[in-house]
Amino acid sequence: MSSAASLQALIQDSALDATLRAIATKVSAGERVSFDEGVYLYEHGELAYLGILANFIREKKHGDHTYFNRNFHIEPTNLCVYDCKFCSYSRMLKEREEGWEMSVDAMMETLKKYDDEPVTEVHITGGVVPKQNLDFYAEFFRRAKAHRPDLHIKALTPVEYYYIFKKAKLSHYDGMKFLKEAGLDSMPGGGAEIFHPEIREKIAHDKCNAEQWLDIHRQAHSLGMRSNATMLYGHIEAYWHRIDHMERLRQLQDETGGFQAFIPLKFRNQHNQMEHVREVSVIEDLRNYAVARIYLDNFEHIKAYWAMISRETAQLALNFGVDDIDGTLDDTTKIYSMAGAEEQTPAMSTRELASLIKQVNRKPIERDTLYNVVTDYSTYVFEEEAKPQYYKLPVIN
Ligand code: V47
Ligand code: SF4
Repeated sequence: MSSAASLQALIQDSALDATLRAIATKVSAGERVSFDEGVYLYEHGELAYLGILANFIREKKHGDHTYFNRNFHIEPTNLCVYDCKFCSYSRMLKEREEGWEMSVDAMMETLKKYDDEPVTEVHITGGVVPKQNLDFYAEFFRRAKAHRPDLHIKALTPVEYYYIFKKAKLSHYDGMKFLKEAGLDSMPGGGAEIFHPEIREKIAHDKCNAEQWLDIHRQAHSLGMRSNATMLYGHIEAYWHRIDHMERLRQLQDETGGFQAFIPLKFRNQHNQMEHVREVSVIEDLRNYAVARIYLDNFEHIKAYWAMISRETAQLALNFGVDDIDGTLDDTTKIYSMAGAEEQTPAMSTRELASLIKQVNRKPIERDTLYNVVTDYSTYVFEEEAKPQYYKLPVIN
């Protein structure tokens, strides 16, 4: 049964709660779900119901296409002046001897290691330290572009930019413009966490707040740059905090259209100051992807970060609204491996990732940062490729 037929069957199911049927009818008509309806979905939408709605939207937007890109990461430092309670990465407080701060030369050395690799993007993010200031990054961006002009530089988040621009006494707009001229192409989605101050003050009290985070993305978009947005979920927040978070993003996206992907990040509880907080279940992960797909009607892509949720959950997520899997990771960020994500095999090859997608009957498409198709792997047959094992969601009625 097609995803549209599954949705129609749901709408006609008289045993289903009237509000959930009304929301399903809205989704079928391409109408926007309200704040209260978003909260209702989290509170009352069962996994199979949410999956049908999210999969309908996913297939309407992208069919079976499932995107990934070939990138590598550079982490300029693992020290940080901030004190986020969920952070397993910063070595500022303990284990300072394990801390590093790269020079521009060292970052160039890392970049050059990928000279003969068919990567299209470098993703740069880490902690915040005084030495890595505006001039430091401008110099690196200039040198990186001069060395490899085709490589897309996706770098830093408003957490770093807010700190750097404040020190340089520049407005958000002027700072972004300066760095764009130096070679910056786009921004990853980190640092968003949960925007609502009730939660943000408890888990990330001293870094940029919601308005500052959103304004830096606004200025980047006004300069023609694209960016992503994340949400760190599954800790001390309530469902309505998640909807509040997505509502702020949806409003900014209405204004600028500059966001490409939304990336829910599952809170992992190892080696940080929130070890006492239990992690949520895989079912909750899938429900969360689905609600994000339903709520963020103006976001083209919902991305799953496989290193954080396991390959199997990433495969399942492709039926719950996700159309993008990050990435072919040569060098999985230590932020995750330290927090309890996949530690055994943190890297996947293009072939493995494409097979993983094909195994669940989706079409692997290698993309560049701006979602231009690089290679369509759906017709490639890799040696010893596993046969599809999972099938699309059955209709529940
Ligand atoms: O902002 C930190 C998260 C983010 C933990 O834009 C944690 O393409 C879970 O934003 N448990 C940084 N998450 C990573 C990030 C990202 C990742 C992949 C792709 C893109 C993109 C962006 O990592 C931080 C924070 O929310 N994080 N600690 C933890 N214990
Ligand atoms: Fe610093 Fe980022 Fe860790 Fe917060 S999450 S302490 S800003 S590295």
